[in-house]
Amino acid sequence: MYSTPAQSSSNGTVRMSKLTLKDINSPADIRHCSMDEMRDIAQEIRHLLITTCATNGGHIGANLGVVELTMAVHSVFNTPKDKVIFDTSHQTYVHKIITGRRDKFSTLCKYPGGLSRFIIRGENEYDLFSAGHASTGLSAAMGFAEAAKHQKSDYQTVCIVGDGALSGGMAYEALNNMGYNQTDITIVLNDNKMGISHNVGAMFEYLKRLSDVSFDEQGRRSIGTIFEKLGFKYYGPIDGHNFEELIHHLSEMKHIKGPKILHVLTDKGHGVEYMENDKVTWHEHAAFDVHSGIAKAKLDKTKPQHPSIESIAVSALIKLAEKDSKIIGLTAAMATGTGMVKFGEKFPSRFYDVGIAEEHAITFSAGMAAEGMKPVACIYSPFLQRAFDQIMHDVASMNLPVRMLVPKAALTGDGWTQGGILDMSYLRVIPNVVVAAPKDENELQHMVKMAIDYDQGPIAVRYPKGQSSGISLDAEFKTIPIGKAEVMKEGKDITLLAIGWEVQDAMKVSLELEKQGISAAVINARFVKPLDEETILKYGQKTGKIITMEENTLIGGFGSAVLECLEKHEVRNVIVKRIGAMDGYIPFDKPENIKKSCGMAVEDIVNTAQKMVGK
Ligand SMILES: Cc1ncc(C[n+]2csc(CCOP(=O)(O)OP(=O)(O)O)c2C)c(N)n1
Repeated sequence: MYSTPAQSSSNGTVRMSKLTLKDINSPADIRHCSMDEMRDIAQEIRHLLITTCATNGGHIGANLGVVELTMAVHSVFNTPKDKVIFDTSHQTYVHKIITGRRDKFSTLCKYPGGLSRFIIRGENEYDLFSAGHASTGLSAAMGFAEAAKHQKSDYQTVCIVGDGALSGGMAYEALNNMGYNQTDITIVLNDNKMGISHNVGAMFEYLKRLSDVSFDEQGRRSIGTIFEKLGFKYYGPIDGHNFEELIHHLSEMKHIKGPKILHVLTDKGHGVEYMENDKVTWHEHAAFDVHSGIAKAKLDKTKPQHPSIESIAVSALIKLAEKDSKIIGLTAAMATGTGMVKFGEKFPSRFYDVGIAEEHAITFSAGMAAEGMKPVACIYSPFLQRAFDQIMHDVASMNLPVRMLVPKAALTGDGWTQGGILDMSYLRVIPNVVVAAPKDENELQHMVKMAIDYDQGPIAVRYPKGQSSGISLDAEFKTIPIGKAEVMKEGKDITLLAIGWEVQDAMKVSLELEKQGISAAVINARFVKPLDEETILKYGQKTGKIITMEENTLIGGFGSAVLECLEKHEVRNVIVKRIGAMDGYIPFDKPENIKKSCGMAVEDIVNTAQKMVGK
């Protein structure tokens, strides 16, 4: 056995063996580490992050940037008694590793039962507030801090928030309120100059200027900060990879009452050159080869590589924008994910990345539409729900032709914050909004054209995200009449009335049924609003049985719209069975497993149809 030199720990005691990551079972163990041990453990954590994400995928870049900062917070504050709230919470892998989940970390993003990529309240005692959507952390943390005051608890509250999250309006609502209330809170502003994409906005420019500011001989900054003017004590900016600086400042701040901000500069992807050099790609990444940094899926030559669904929508938009200078593209901090980055490259002066500001994106679009421009806001389904009131109050009330392209409208495997199964419900309750969903990527491009042509009011086209199936795309745009369904297949025993990508499953179901002598009509509904009532009533009467199929919650979605249509027309002799997502938060699981659990798998629907037909 090697003998290990004596180690002097941070609390002054002398130990004979050096602490390593395997000794860190809770943050209390970090509090016994010397600075050298912390630095070495940080490297072990980086190694664990890289090897795990290389296999399982995950937010590798974001987490490599917060290793020291997370360790420092847990070492200075007395967690779990002191409360640490993470904004968005995609940057909590280090937190998970050092709060008792090191050995389970290999299960990150693994189904079923693996560790979540985000904070799920109660996953363990250190996980206090679920998140996945950005800019909520400050408000939530204020709640914890004010609760301590009311309940006379003596815990401290810390919020770790990114500079990207400061592009979201809610962050300012919280700062405004905390500054006024003089809430006792420590905010750690993790400034890496990045959201997922490069950060944009005046606040971002301001933070950059703060990083360049000079200090006088007493160590005072030459300018006051916006935070100080709002009533906060401001510290920094400091090097977020330097334990001494982090621990020194946090320890000092811990003893100061009121709202305070530590501005910390970090590097996304810290320690891995190819990640530091391409931060956008590495914010989050699928499984990859550690040495080359190439995605494993790309190395697998047996898998076909097709363009993404979202890129097909954006290519169609670009084609249209080439001929129409009134088309303006918008994204809310998701230029890469939505594919709109290509639009921005092609038309830099007609493209706005508004930051994590979905509400603003929609009302900003409304203003432009009011003046005759053709704004196209491309926002993921789970994030567009933030702008519910803006769609209702600022767009639909005036029938303004704001076009919304809504990717990621699907059951996804990355947890309930990221999947988009509410949009058909929340959009269709708003008056005047056209809500459409194509059956495949070819129809998607035609629907993009349809959305641009439609100038009578707001219109949303929702679709999933990810690799397309590779079907051939029509060279010319086709006209899709608003509110008109498409009969895919005639049948007399039952009608499969599907919307969106579910139409593809409906075709599979009908083929299976055919083998059993059941003749199923298949209708591609195309629109949740306005519904093609004529076609629905016709096929309802013809077959007497309808199965509706949608990748949306059953509450208030497409199937509900069909039931409402039958009720409105006083149709009493048609049996309807709705297939769709359950009323609940989507579990962290493979989409096919989730579908199965909701009775949405092809074989489940075949069984349902058999029972309804009585064969
Ligand atoms: C409402 C909302 N819109 C968009 C996103 C997608 N998103 C996830 S992380 C992120 C960037 C966050 O940047 P920052 O807060 O600086 O964290 P970093 O990854 O840089 O540490 C974005 C835009 C989201 N989570 N929530």
